[in-house]
Amino acid sequence: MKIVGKFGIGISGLLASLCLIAGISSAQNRTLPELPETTSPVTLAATSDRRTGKSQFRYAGNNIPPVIRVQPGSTLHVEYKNDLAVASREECLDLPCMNMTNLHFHGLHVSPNAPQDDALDMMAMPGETLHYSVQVPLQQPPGLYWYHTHPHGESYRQDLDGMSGAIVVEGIERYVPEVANMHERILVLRDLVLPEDATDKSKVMQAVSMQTTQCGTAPEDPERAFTLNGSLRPQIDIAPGEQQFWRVVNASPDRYVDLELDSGPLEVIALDGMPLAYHDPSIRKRSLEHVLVPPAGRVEAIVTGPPSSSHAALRSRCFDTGADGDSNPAMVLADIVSAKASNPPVHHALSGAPVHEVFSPAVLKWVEAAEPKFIVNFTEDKQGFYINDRKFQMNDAPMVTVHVGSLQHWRVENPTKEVHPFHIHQVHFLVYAVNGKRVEDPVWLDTVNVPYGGSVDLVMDFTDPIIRGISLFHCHLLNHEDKGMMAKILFK
Ligand SMILES: [Cu+2]
Repeated sequence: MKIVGKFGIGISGLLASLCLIAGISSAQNRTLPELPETTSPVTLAATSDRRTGKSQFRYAGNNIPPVIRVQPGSTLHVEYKNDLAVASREECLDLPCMNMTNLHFHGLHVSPNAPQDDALDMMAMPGETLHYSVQVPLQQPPGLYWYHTHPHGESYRQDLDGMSGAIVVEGIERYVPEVANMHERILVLRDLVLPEDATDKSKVMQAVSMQTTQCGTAPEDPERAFTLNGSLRPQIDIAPGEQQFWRVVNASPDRYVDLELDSGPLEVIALDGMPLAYHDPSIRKRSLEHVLVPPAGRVEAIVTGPPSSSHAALRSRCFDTGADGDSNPAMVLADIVSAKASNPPVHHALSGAPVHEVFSPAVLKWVEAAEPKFIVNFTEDKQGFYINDRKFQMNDAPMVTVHVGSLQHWRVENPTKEVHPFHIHQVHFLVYAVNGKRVEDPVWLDTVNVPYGGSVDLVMDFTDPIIRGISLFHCHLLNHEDKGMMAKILFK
């Protein structure tokens, strides 16, 4: 279901789009920008762009959010200052945004209490500063995570504006040693709102070779194109036969990526930050033709450079979001360009043995066979979005209390006519059935698509003794979350 403000994409969005359009011809031959990287401590600010009024992160004198690299067993300190304008020129839920903000460390198995991953009590109004000290545990699965703002009612606007960045938890080479010698690329997918002017819009659509026929059952026209590290359809250099390690996060507030490389399969080694080998040392990679990455999802894969004579592209396939869903057409994300083999930047591989968390198959079977301990039911109407008929309010009591130390069977049901991605803070879960049918290769995720008119069955891992207190689960289409599709959980 679409939610449009009074001014559609808004003046600010239009200006930003026009600027990008002006740069399309040059952007198309542009190599993929590399993102700044940093380690703890991090100083970050939220500011309002003077020209467009859009919100953005400021870091080290620039407006490119850094990739934050952390070691398992270390503390991530972030000083986050809210320098957003007191009077916003942007709309949140049809009213001027209040410009409150905070941070969520998506996927990290850390405490939901302040000063850690607390998206409820930690909130900065303009002029205020938040101090995060996030203790990343030694057993945190090494992989790609991300940080984004999480103020209820304003999450969609801020995430669409690009207030997000990647987090790498070091040590994935403990599970797949060969990636230590490969060129690593961090790829952050964000949104370009298509301009209202028909000529400008068609220029952007052509620039990414966007599908012009209807994609799936969503009848609406396309509204977005994807950018990669801020660039529309950049070029990615890779030598023929060279293997590179690509770590992709979908930072869009509401668009799915069905990722495909048309020169060959993606050798997937981790999903949502979780190495496939973490729960099963016998599985290190899975060769996939395409991978659905919902909003907030991540995929980490080894790719091989195509022969120099061929043209190859990284694409997103058409994804059917349902009759009430948003248009999610096929498009090109990047062109793959034959280059000389690059010298991979030297990364200091973590020594030590990999951590594994292996649940006994008998225990998992027992949990899966039991009736669901809790059912999440996503519904929507013209007034809003609901979990179990309840529209989220900040002062709600927890909807569910779970015992720390347990594995639980949860079912997420979606009787609506559009897809919704389910996410729970601080926890990964095993997706073992979709629409009541057992999946062939169950995977551990922190964000999963729930098909329209369908369901997913999950084994929730509440065994981590660190994760105690009140936290959140919600739909990761952030305009749905802002409009109420969220609830509190108490880990007790
Ligand atoms: Cu939703």
